[in-house]
Amino acid sequence: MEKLSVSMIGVSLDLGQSRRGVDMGPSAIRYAGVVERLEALGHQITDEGDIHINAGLKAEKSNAKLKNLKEVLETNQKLAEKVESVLKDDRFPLVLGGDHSIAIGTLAGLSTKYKNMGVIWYDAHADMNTDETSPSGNIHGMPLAVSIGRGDERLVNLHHDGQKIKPQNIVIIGARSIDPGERLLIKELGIQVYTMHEIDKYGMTTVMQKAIQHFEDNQVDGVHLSLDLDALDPLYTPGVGTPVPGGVSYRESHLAMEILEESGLITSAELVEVNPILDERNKTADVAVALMGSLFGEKLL
Ligand code: Z70
Ligand code: MN
Ligand code: MN
Ligand code: MN
Repeated sequence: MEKLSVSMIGVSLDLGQSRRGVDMGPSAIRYAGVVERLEALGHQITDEGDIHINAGLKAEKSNAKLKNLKEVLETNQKLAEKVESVLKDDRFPLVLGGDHSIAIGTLAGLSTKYKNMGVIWYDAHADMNTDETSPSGNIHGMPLAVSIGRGDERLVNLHHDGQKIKPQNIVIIGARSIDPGERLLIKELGIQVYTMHEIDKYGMTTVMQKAIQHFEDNQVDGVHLSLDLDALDPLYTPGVGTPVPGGVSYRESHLAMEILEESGLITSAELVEVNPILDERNKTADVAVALMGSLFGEKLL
């Protein structure tokens, strides 16, 4: 692949969900050697440091349907502005979370440049709840719904008003924990979802080829990879807040990244939900960095 100028942005936010520790994700991923790994492939990396989170260890008691809304909004607003400025410098944004609520800011920033962007949502979950359907009130279960314009208007209108991505440009891969309200929204909008059923039945190669074909059919102007490490089986990535058994394997995930790299479509990426407190010797961050190696062009031979 061409050599990229990458801007890495850390977002040490853990208030989009209920278990502390995922705020240390950016440090764990840096410690696992992400900069060295990508530089070895000839890319130029600038570490932009972390977005400042304006909250203590635990935010104030807030709306049970939208936990820590204020802090999540403030952080995502800063992130959206940062992503927008990185894009204005013609650089590739690589965002390190943090919990998955940060995708609200990433996608808001990306949407200032990409008007027909494809999104790969690699996740055990669909993250398509709204404040009305969420069983938890955790905003990390809502970013996809928010980004297509569903849910609380303060989240939906972050950075600029309304929908940031088109529902027909979303491809969810690895899902195996879907809530009733999410299922309804997926059916209503015809969102493309490859659950573990399709991955097992057709294989990862076919699934990724279908995803890429779909993006080409839709003539997307960029593709964002939102990689939630809980998509993988907890055997490989135990350091996540919501481990769900029966996940994507290490090998399948490398293959998925390699196929994406070969497609030449990826224009931005984010790594989320790495929780060092729940991890085993930084195993999850190591896997995240290894997968970035494949996404950015590492070859066996
Ligand atoms: C559940 C909810 C979720 C990530 C867990 C879980 C959502 N659907 N997302 N881990 N990344 O609470 O909305
Ligand atoms: Mn997620
Ligand atoms: Mn998840
Ligand atoms: Mn199609």
